[in-house]
Amino acid sequence: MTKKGFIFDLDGVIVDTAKYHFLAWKNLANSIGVDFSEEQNEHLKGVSRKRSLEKILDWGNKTLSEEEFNRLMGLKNEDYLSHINQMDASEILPDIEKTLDFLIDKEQGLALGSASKNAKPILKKVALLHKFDAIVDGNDVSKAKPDPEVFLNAAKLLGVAPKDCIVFEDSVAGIQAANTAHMLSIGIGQKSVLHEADYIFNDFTEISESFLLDIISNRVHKK
Ligand code: B16
Ligand code: MG
Repeated sequence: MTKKGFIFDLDGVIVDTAKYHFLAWKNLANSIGVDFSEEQNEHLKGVSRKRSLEKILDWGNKTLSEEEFNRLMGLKNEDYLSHINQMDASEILPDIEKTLDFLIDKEQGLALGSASKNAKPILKKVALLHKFDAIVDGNDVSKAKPDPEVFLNAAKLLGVAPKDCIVFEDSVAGIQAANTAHMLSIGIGQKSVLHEADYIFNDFTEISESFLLDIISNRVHKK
């Protein structure tokens, strides 16, 4: 059987940490007199911590010194980590573990490709870290999604050519990054948002083992 590289985004694909990012950014924004809605939170999905704060300041028409900017990023992360520390395996999204185990059984390469600098502690909390052959996260890349750096690094670590990699992503920027890397892009979420993806599913309960086997045997192609 051919070895493919299956690359998973973290937030929105493996676990729903977006709700904790929302609570922490809302606290932070409100503390400096800026409103922050769930709709605005959507625009921060897949976006780095630094870029997220820049966007919030733009929305609130605020400017800060570099020192204050860094202090606020630190505060947001402390608040976010207080939620992460409460996480356990019950927060793994439906059928993720089943999919990972199926692919491990088929001797496929498994990598994480996330913008988060907290990816490893989160995977540890939900007891999934050991299932991945490679982890590429926000600590390892200099260019954020939609730049393909994160996924190309993951492919390199897996020793699999980019054209033999498959990316599962919930953000538009992540789908664009996968497409630029010439990888098969699979959107997890709404069709109306992720229409640039080669295939789109609401969640992993819709991804059958026969579809995964078709990918492994080269019967699924980029659109
Ligand atoms: P951190 P992903 C991304 O994770 C989140 O979607 C995004 O909302 C967050 O700002 C980013 O990680 C950075 O996270 O503050 O933990 O470094 O979707 O790429 O797994
Ligand atoms: Mg994501």
